[in-house]
Amino acid sequence: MNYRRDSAKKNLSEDDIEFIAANTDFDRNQILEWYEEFRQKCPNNQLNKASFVKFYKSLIPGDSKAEDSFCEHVFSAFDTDNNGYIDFSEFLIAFWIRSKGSLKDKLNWLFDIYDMDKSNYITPWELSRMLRLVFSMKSINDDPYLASKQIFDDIDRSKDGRLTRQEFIAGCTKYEKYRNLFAPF
Ligand SMILES: [Ca+2]
Ligand SMILES: [Ca+2]
Repeated sequence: MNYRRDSAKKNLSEDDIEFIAANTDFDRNQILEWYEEFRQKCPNNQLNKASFVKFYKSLIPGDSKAEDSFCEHVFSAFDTDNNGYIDFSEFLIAFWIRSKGSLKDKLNWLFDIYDMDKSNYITPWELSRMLRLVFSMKSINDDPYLASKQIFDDIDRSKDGRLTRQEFIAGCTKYEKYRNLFAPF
């Protein structure tokens, strides 16, 4: 057994491993391997926003085009307890959802990116702010404000000018073009 695997075991509790295994399909060995990689990137076992953006972009080749400003919003979807840092469990579970979760889990995750102030609603302002970034990343020449208005017309079922998590998930399930637009990588 090599030294690094051994030291990884010391720092990652059995509870952590069980919790991650219950929420993903990673097995114990995969979790330990990821832990090694995570620790190398952040020796104090937590990622702040800046270190997250770097790490995230290095992990997903397709995301290298993602702009830092967009990844900063992705950060909030990983930081599930909202304490300003991403610990290993938060990281690995969100990463798994992002790549292998069900459509519903992925859309839930996406909602957290777009709900910038964590109010549990997406406002037209939040949507157009995010779309501005998305359009810039995808070199789309549309007006984010008008696009946001169109999207609200289509998926804001209650017509109260804000999207609940449910409306967002239902709308993105129905309209493939929107879910492809919202996840720009
Ligand atoms: Ca956190
Ligand atoms: Ca909000």
